[in-house]
Amino acid sequence: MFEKILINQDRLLSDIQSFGQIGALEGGGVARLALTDNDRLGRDELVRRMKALGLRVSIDPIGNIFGTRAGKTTATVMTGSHIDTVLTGGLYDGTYGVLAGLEVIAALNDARCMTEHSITVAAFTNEEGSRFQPDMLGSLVFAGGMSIEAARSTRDSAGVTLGAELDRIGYAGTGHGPEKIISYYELHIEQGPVLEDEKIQIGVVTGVQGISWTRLTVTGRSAHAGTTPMRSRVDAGLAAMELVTSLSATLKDVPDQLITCGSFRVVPDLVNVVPQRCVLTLDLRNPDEKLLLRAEECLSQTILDIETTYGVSIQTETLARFEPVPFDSCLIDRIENLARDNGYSTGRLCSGAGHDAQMIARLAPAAMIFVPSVNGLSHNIAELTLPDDLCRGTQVLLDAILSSVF
Ligand code: HGY
Ligand code: MN
Ligand code: MN
Repeated sequence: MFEKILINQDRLLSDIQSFGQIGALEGGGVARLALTDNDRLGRDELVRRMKALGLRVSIDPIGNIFGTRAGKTTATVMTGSHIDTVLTGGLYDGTYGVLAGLEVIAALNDARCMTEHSITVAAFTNEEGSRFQPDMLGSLVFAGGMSIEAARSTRDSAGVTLGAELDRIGYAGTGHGPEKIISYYELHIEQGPVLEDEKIQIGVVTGVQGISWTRLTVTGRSAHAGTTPMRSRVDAGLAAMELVTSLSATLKDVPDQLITCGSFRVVPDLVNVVPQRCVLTLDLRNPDEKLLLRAEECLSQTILDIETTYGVSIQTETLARFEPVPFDSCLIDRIENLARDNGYSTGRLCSGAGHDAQMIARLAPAAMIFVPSVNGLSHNIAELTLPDDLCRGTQVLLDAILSSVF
């Protein structure tokens, strides 16, 4: 066996910092919403860095970017994540996994290491799902879970289609990702408090919890705020607020149940007009599919109750629905052992966030490596993972890929 190959820590850390300048926000953090000009700038820089490492770059019809280092065979070990961010994004969510993949390539190049199998680093389109739904859209299309036509026709809140934006930024490709994937490893920040609270250096991810996203349109009747008695209002805003608080109260004691109303818009949104309409989103998550189904039933019942109480009508649209996904047990064990071989502490956990790995798991054995998030914060410009943790995660990723490419 050859001498252990180590990552170049300084190169990794400076690559992450410099990439974070793309779409940088005034007060810190990053905003590279999917298929915006900032996302295009990030994509252009990623392609440039892939080519500088001698990777063969291929872009598929949904804009997924694949950089491949040829091995003796075309069978491929793949790693990657996403470079699109939410509007209050940090430097690490998604981007860390992609740039760590490039560091793995650079370290293998430095070591002049020829591998049996090929290695691909991927950046998947629209993982966040903030602008276009569902989330993990690019990897879902790559895994055959959504047609390219359906994906291209999804619309953002301004009614712009994903396809038009993909064409506009020039990333509707004709290429394709690897056909024979041996295994997929994704390195990602935890984005929650578990590893930090339990002082664990490497999170060995057992799977991803179930996700249920719904958009609700509550329709009432606009009226004068000063002349309309409460008893004769059909107030879409008040109805929507009670729907959220009532459902939250119903679900409060359900084990591991999460409920988030992230978007809440009233129309006409004026101080002296009883809201005519309210469009809101509900994000329900649970690692247990049966409990998630029960939460969805509670939502349906709450909708009926609110319609009766307020006289409003409520339409729903499913934006995303993914069952919990278990990762590959052999890869999980391997990551755990490799991390321990490096002397790192490890702990197993289920991912609270959705990830591209849950889609690639439809094609090949997949697993994830987590590193701690300071204060458990993410989707927040204060998102931070300490340099030593960034380096530990990347070393484990390198070791995991090396364990699969011969
Ligand atoms: O919402 C999620 O879990 C991920 O950030 N797309
Ligand atoms: Mn992410
Ligand atoms: Mn995210």
